[in-house]
Amino acid sequence: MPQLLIATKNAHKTEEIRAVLAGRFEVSDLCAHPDVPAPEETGKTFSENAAIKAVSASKIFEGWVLADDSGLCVDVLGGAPGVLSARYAGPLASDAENRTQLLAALGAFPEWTQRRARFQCVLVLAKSGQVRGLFQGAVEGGILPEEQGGGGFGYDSLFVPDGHEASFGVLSAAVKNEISHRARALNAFQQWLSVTPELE
Ligand code: ITT
Repeated sequence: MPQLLIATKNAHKTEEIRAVLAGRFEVSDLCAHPDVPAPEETGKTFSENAAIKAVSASKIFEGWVLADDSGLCVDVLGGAPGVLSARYAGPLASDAENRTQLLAALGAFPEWTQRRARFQCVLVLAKSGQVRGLFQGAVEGGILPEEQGGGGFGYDSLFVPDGHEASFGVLSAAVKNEISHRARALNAFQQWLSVTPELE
């Protein structure tokens, strides 16, 4: 099976990517490759940051690299937290602190219709320092007034995807891996693979 390095230190992302790509790739991440440093994410867009992470890792790792840059964009907040999703409450913020910050920012917007949001994900595939593909996915939904469920990570317990009655913190991993922004970007990657089998 071909190997694929996910240029992330976020074990939750790795777990979701591994589940979706099961049987196609042997997936590892930066936790298993301490020789591959994580670069500073200086981009202004998900695409820029995903490319920074993928290209940087692929200059050191001799194989295919896939990087994920993702986040939550809330309409009434002008798209925030966006690319700053991991650092919304500060550079070293925990997921819980970021969720608290989001609930505070939405305090003045109690109506469900005011709380429209989407998760976005950009995956960049790279090898030997070159970008070889870019794949995107998004899932629309709304932000709850309080946390619901303990599953998932990040903002999952606050986000109810359209067409469902519960947050990603309650919905099963199987459901999230069918409909999430990451699953959709991974589907685009797999479609590309079916016509460009160069990783085989
Ligand atoms: P790497 O850069 O090492 O990949 P990271 O977590 O810092 O890990 P990002 O810079 O892409 O990654 O930030 C993504 C943040 O967006 C993540 O920390 C969550 O706060 C949020 N996020 C992204 N996908 C999510 C998901 O599926 N569920 C919940 N929150 C998510």
